[in-house]
Amino acid sequence: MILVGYWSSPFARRVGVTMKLLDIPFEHRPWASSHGAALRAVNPVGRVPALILDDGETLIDSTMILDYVDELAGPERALTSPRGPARRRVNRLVALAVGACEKYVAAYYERSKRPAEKVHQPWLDQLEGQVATALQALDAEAALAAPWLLGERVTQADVTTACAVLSMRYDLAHLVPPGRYPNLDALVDRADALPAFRETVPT
Ligand SMILES: N[C@@H](CCC(=O)N[C@@H](CS)C(=O)NCC(=O)O)C(=O)O
Repeated sequence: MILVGYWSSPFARRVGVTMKLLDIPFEHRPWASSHGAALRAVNPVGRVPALILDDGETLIDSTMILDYVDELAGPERALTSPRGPARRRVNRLVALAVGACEKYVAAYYERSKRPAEKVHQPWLDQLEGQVATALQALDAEAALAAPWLLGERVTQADVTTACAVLSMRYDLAHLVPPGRYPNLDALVDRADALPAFRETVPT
């Protein structure tokens, strides 16, 4: 299988980290949207990640890809429980982390893609405010981590949360200054020490 998407993308990285945690081998193509036509030939939306399966079928969108990866791993090893309250708890935290990611990526584009005089500050403030309240909610959850968000096993909630915060530290560090989310920082640093994270450091 070929995973398309550079590790600076929290969406691509959460797929790569998950596949490594589950020992699912893949070839990596560190592409970004700047790969233009080549990327659109793989994903017509022009976004990363995409996962090209051995028979040529291509999966797009990290959530859909992770659904397949969990299916490959089987219900015992999947990073999202297959059903019931455990599944709902993981999905709620993943939705918080993905939501924070979507808002920070939108803020990042507002800052980096527009000429300075065309940045609409009220919109930027709203996006960054949404990131802040989502991170506060995750920080409160991380205060109960033992040692991971849902207990002794790493779940997709930990992987997605850590990928989100690590990308923010790199792209928009003012959103996650040291000490503002202390429980989240401890969780993210714990995740970042795992080999799956060490092997997917953005270049
Ligand atoms: N919902 C998508 C979001 C993917 C996404 O936004 N990827 C960004 C990189 S972080 C991208 O490729 N952006 C290029 C663009 O939107 O033009 C997913 O979960 O895969």
